[in-house]
Amino acid sequence: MMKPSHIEHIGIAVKDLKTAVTFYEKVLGLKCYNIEEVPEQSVKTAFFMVGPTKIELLESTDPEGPVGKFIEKKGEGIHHIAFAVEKIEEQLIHAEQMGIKLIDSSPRKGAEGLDIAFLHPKSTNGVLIELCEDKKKEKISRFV
Ligand code: CMX
Repeated sequence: MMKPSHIEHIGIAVKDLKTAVTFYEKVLGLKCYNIEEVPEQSVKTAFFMVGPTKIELLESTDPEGPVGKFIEKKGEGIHHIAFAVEKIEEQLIHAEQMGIKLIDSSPRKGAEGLDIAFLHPKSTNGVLIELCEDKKKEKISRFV
């Protein structure tokens, strides 16, 4: 079983990153600690820490990309939930064996250098679920 350790992040689709960052900083009082473009996903992202969980704001850089299409169809809002897991490759095999439709059958690199893979929302009660693993952290903690 996957047994995620925590919600790694919640992805929120926004039309304009700058305006959204202002809300999270000025109203919620969070600090944006990283802005990063992920060309493979056609997004520009902004990150905030809230306890052990991050908020990832996602602005599309391509109307045909996943977030561009999502905003066109559903408007701004929660786009995905990401769970921190270990041994992500094994978790994908397990999910597939349980009859879950995978978007990624093997992990790819996402923002912040994490290994990520998505499960299809049609198999997960309409919520796009991301599994992610920080393999760098694992390596560092082994030497501490
Ligand atoms: N949450 C829930 N449902 C979603 C969704 C989302 N984020 N995105 C699309 N859907 C729904 C669509 O509304 C559609 O539902 P209906 O058939 O009921 O209308 C269904 O999923 C399938 O849509 P589709 O037209 O077949 O597929 P799309 O081309 O819209 O792609 C998806 C959907 C999930 C496969 C695609 O967005 C994807 O591969 N996502 C994974 C990658 C990603 O989202 N990257 C951005 C984030 C990157 C990051 O975090 O760094």
